[in-house]
Amino acid sequence: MLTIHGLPVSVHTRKVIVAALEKQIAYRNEPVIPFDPPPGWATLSPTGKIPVVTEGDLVLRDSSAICAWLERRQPQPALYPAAAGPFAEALWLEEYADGTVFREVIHGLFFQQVIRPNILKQPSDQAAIASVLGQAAPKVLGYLEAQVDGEHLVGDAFGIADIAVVSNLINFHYLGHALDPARYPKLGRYFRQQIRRPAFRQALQAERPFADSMGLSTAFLAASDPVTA
Ligand SMILES: N[C@@H](CCC(=O)N[C@@H](CS)C(=O)NCC(=O)O)C(=O)O
Repeated sequence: MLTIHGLPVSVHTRKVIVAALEKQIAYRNEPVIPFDPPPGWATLSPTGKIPVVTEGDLVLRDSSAICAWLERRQPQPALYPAAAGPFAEALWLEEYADGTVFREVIHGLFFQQVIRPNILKQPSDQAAIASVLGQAAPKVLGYLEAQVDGEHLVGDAFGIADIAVVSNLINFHYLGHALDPARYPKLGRYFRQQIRRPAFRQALQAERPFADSMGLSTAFLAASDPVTA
């Protein structure tokens, strides 16, 4: 059985967990916290980041590399489009989510709202939070809003772009922020539909104790079940 190392409320760890759940690949989760890693972690994760996957002697790093490996390991159900154009579009949105959405919005908010007060024992920088919410978030969420055209982000099947984007949006909600329905009506509806998928439900249920212990906001989970939009 493979082991997914990483705190399950992490955007990139959840991405791998949901991909494994969609493919019904059995795994166990080792909830490694990057700020307080276990001995030997630097060998498993040269960047110090989560997630890492191990299976026997195999060690895999980076959520994108791991998800691509899962697809080769068990091709069905496919999480990547077969045709070249949609495949590239899915990889772009995966990269946009993992890089831009995470780095410019989620990471900054998480650092200020959770890491600084709870782990570093420093006050949150309210100006930094306001800057992310006022400048970076509208740009990124506006782009995502424009990408929603139907049930899934690429083509007519659920896939890696949906997993990567929705995983970021879950943490945006965990941090107590909402998608303004006037500005992001399609993205909000899309998000509420996606988190009802069995794989997201299962992942969210399993990570709930971590979310609760970290004081994250879970009100959106009750509000989105059943989908009312
Ligand atoms: N490109 C990496 C990014 C992983 C990443 O940024 N993970 C975050 C948690 S979601 C992390 O480990 N942060 C701690 C750190 O940067 O030290 C991937 O896709 O796995």
